[in-house]
Parts: sequence; C-alpha cells; structure tokens
Amino acid sequence: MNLAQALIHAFTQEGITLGCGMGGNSTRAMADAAYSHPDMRILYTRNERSAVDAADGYGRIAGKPALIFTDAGPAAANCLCGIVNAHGDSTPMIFIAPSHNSLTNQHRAYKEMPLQAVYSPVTKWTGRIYDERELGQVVRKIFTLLRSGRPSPIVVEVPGDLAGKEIGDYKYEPLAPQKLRSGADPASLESAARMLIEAKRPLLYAGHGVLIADASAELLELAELLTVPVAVTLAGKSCFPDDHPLCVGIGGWPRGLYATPHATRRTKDADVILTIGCSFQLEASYDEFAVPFKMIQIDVDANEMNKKRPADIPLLGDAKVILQQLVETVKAMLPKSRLAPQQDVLDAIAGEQKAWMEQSMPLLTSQDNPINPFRVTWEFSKLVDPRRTIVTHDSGSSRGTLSQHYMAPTPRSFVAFGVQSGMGWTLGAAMGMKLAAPDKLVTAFVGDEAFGETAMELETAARNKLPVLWVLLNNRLPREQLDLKKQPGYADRHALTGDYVAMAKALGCEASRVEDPAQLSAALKRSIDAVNGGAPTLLEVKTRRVEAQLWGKIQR
Ligand SMILES: Cc1ncc(C[n+]2csc(CCOP(=O)(O)OP(=O)(O)O)c2C)c(N)n1
Ligand SMILES: [Mg+2]
Repeated sequence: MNLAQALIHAFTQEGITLGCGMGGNSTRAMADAAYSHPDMRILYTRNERSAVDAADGYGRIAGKPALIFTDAGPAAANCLCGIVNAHGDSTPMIFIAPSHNSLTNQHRAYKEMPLQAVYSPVTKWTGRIYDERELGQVVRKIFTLLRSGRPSPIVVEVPGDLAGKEIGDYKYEPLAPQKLRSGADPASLESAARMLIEAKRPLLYAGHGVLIADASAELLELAELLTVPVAVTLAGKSCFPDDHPLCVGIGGWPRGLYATPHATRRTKDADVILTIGCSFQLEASYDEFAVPFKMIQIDVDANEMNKKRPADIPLLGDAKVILQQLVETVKAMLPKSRLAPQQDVLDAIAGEQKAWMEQSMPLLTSQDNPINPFRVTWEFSKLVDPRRTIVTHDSGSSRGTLSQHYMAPTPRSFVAFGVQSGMGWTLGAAMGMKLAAPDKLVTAFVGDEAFGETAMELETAARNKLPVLWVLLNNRLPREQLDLKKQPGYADRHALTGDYVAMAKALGCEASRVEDPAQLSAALKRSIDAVNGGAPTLLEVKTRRVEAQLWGKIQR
C-alpha cells in the first residue's frame, strides 16, 4: 500500500465518498488511489476552482466534506478562489494539496507554492503530512475539527513523492461519527428564557448557523411556542419555512440587503432579539438601532460573539443543542395562559406579508421587454415543487432578484451564496448539489459575466451526466444605451458577448434562449422537462438590467 492509498482508505473509513479535482504529476498517486477505491465517486472538472465549488455545493447539501485533489503549484493555486468562498460561507471540505516534492523550500523551484502561507488564513487548518507516521494523527485531527465548531475548509499538503511511497499495510480506525457538540451555561439559559418570555416585541433572527447545525426543527418549536416572528439572513434563508405564518422573510441588522419591509420594521422595533448562527456581515447589515433593545446571541464560534454589538446574554455552543435547551427551559417557565398561539401576532404578519407581495407584484408579473428578472423568479416558482427543488444563485444581481420572492419551504431548498461571492460559483456548486441530492431539481440562476468565469464546466456536467438547470440571466445592454460618461470602462464591460446557447450545445448540453416575456414560462417549462429527462440544460433569458435591492434601496 502506498501513502495515498492509505490516506484514501482512512478518508473512506470516515465516510467520504466524493472526490473532485483534476490530474497532474504530483497528484497521480492520490488520484489513482481515489479512482480505484470502490467507495469513491470522482468528479473530474475543467478547472480546479470549480472542483472546489463542487465540493462546496456538495458539502452544503450533504452536510459532509468532499475531497479535492489537484496537481501542485498553479493547480493548487487555482483552488484559492473556491477555498476563500467556502471559508466565507463556512463549508466543510478537505483539499489534499500536493507540493511537487519534499525538497522544495522557497527556491522558486518547479511548481513550488507556499501552501501553508497562502491557505492558513482562509482555512480552519492547513497542515501537512511529511512522514507516514503522522498519517493517523492528521486524519483524526481533520475529522475532529470538521465535526466540531464552525465548519471551514481544511488543506493538507502532501508531497507528490511521499504520496507514492510504499508504506506496507495500513489500517485506520474511524472516529465516532457524531458531531462534537456542547450546550450553553445553564444560568445564562434561564436568563435568556425569561428575557424572551417577558419581551413585548421579540424577534428571532436566524442565520446560516441554523442550517449548519441542522437546528430548523428546534427553531420552529421555539418560534411556535412563544409565537415569535422569525427573520432570516440571506445565508440563513430556508432554515425557517418561508411559507410559515411566523416568517417575515429576509431581515436585517436592522436593515439588510434584500430585506423585506416588515422584517426591517420589526427588527427596528424589537425590544428583544435572539440571534442564532448569524455572522453579521458588514455589507449585509446597515444602520444603527434607533431604540434600545436586548440581545441574546447563540453562536458556536467565539470569534462571532459580541461582533456587531455586545450581547446581553451570549450563549456559546451548538445551535441545535442550545435551542433544545431553550425550548425546555421556556416550557418549564411559561405561564399556562401563554401556551396558545397569539393570534394578533399571526394576523399582523399575514397582513404585512400580503402587503409586501402586493407591492412586489408589478415586478413579478412585469411585461417588460427585455424580460424583468424578478418575473423569471415568479414564473419559475409557479412551475416547480419547491420541496423537491434546490435553487441557488451566483454573484451579481441574480442573488437579489431570486432571494427576495422565492419561497423556500424546507431546509436547504434554497442555497444562498456569497460572503465572498466569487463569480462563477454556480457552475461547480450546482453539480455538487446534484451529486448530494440526485432526486432534486437543482437550478442555478447566474448572470452572464459570472457565467463567463467558469462556463466550460458545462462540459463536466454533460460528461458526468449531471442534469442541472442553469438559468442564465443575460442583461448586457446594447452599446448605444450605455451612459459612457457616467463610468469609464463601462463600455468594455458591457461589450462582453458570445453565443452561449451554441456554446452549451457544443459542450453537450441542451440549450435554448428566450427573449419574449410571453414565451418565458413555456421556455422554463421546456428546460425543466429537459433536466427531468436527464439533460444538463442552459436557458438563456435576455433580461433587463434592474436594481435588485428593493426595500434596502428605498430606505437608503
Ligand atoms: C471572481 C469575482 N470577480 C469579480 C467580482 C465582482 N463582481 C460582483 S458581481 C459582478 C458582475 C456580475 O455580472 P453578471 O454576472 O452579469 O450579473 P448581473 O449583476 O449583471 O446580473 C462583478 C464583476 C466577484 N464577485 N467575483
Ligand atoms: Mg449581467
């Protein structure tokens, strides 16, 4: 057995079943070991970055990491964009990064790359195996880190020559598969429960951490127990059902990018806010609070605690465990009179939600030509069963035009992307999602510029028979409509062009284009049918350029 085979044996013992990557001399032993292991499926991509993105999409849906393998030097460097994205969005993955051999050390030698220096700041851990005697300890460390705290990529450097070294028989004993979780300090829990029960206008503000901790059921139970409205962050969207009577949609701190007006208002008016697994991204949370309020903060990562402002009650630990603890504590303390749902709260939210949809309807049903992208979301929503669908988006305005009105009823039926927001993510990520959930209709909304970053991956989808739908929202303007005085360089950017439909067909996908709003629904239906029939599919929609921030923009 060589070291690469031993490593792949250890990873499969820990439940890894997917490897994504590309070949090269330094990864030959690792790729051979992965390809020849019966428990591993391999996705061979056209760019290393998209292999990382595939691992990212897979990790978010499967809740467990995929492996990434690449050549040394530039190939390992190509992964940086994907790793930075995954670090921002807290996705678990393991990148087995080869150095060309064990000798190179800052000599500017062939395929030499300072992996530790480059990857350490954007990973949970960047380590290395320079001796086979370290193997078991390193693998145990990887899975201990990945099963505890906030997930993030792990990079392990393995010199190409060491990977092929014969090491004799090797047997790895897997760790207990459970997550390593802990709950909150009991005294703080009781204070938190009392604060929530006594609040006049409480609000739950739920982030991506709820999805990561698989804590949606506990969040629902707490919200219903106290009849408390729930706002979600963009990254947390789908952790609480969008169609639930207590859901006020994407919220803010106190005003967020893509927030609904009622979430914004309720956040500003709240006297107690319980935040769960939110990382308070600067770019997504504007304004200071006008009225004083009390904050209870649940987070598994001490780095995130007291970040936006001091928490009155910080609860450090796993969101699922702490929400369970809170539910039990609240149940024990709640007076009988408070056990029934509070109809006035439910009625108020229903009215606010109705008003928001009425306010949005002109956009959602717009007759605009070129097609209004908000209408694409609306027509798509009417055609799919959202419980059997996973939708996601790329960097750019597709994020806003999709996330504000798409109704996500179950955890991970919507995958929000973008603390870092590296354009071109959805080409790889959607394939990873499909690999994790083969029975779901996976649909990615992507802008034309983002598409251009990684579009060659359509060939990967065709070759691997991964039926994903990419809705390409192409909003390039004709040159004569550009205000060239306003922004120098604008013309270059908007001169981007190409026949994307012909390209997708040439790469082995189904593809079509729609320009007439009256044909939009039929075109979407045709594309969904093609995907359900097994074909990776591109639908290019000629769209108009719109301001995707609705409420946030109005208020600014
Ligand atoms: C790798 C990378 N480069 C640059 C950016 C900055 N950026 C964000 S959105 C965007 C343009 C997106 O255009 P397009 O994909 O056509 O979407 P649109 O906003 O037009 O819908 C750019 C350049 C980025 N997020 N990621
Ligand atoms: Mg565009």
